[in-house]
Amino acid sequence: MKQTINPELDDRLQVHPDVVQALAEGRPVVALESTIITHGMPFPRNLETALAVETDIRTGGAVPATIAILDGCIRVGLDEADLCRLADLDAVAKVSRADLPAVLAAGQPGSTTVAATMICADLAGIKVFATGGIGGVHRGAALSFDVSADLQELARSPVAVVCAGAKAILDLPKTLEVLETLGVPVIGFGSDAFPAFYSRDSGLAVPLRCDTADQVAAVMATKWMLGLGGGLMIANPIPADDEIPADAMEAKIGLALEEAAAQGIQGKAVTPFLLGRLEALTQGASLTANVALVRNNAKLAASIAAAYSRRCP
Ligand code: PSU
Ligand code: MN
Repeated sequence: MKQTINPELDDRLQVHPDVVQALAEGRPVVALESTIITHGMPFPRNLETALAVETDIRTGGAVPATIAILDGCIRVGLDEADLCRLADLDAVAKVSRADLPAVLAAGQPGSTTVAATMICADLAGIKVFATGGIGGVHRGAALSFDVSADLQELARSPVAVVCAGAKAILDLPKTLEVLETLGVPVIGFGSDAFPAFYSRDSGLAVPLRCDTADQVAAVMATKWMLGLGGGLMIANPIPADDEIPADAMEAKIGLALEEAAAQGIQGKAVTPFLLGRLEALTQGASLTANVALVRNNAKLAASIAAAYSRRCP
């Protein structure tokens, strides 16, 4: 763990003993977010997936650290009982950078988005984080100004985020433009195409490419050696057997977006609403694909964390 000189932070940041030990010994650790558990998938698939992802990371030789706000603390590394509790909670706040202080101060339960998970992973000294898809620039953002705080966070917190691209419900070209403006390396893993979450190819080129975990670890180490700070996005396409072709998905996304507009869904509620509607519109196929891609990202994150800890123990 990072050494803090702030005893109050030590009280508020509870890192699981397995995670503390792994970090102290320079062994690989992979952070995981919790909004995908509370707002991204329905119970009990959320819990099954959270547990499966942790097992995938252990099998890959790393220690999983799911992050959430529980009992007035930032918890880095949850045990099974905590995961069960979180997965079944009725009222849990979706916590991004802006919400973190208020939710923590109030002692409310909170699940961390990509942005908040990056902040907490960095506080604990974790360099690699696996998720499904990051938030980005929403379609219609020219009018709504809806741009996920995940993008700014990728520019700020020094954590490598392994994902299947940005969610297909977003405006992917604008998302890539903003990442470029913010100076965030976007690395296609084994691919020249920027993935579109449910499908392997968005039709957009990915700016950078690596083919091995060690190449990714080298880019991470070099970025931070240069003092550039901030994060990296590792865009890992969904396995071919699990993908839903982009054109099949696009029609459903159009319908879900129309419903969101008709019902006046705004702000933080947009992403959970769209994911829920897509699950219904695809008869569950979008959820099956989501589970597959998160697990695929967890496996890659474990090998990147291992490669990074060999380089920078
Ligand atoms: N990826 C998923 N499911 C999710 C999310 C990502 O497969 O539920 C969550 C992440 O926590 C991400 C958040 O940070 O959605 C983005 O929300 P918003 O667009 O409101 O910033
Ligand atoms: Mn938003």
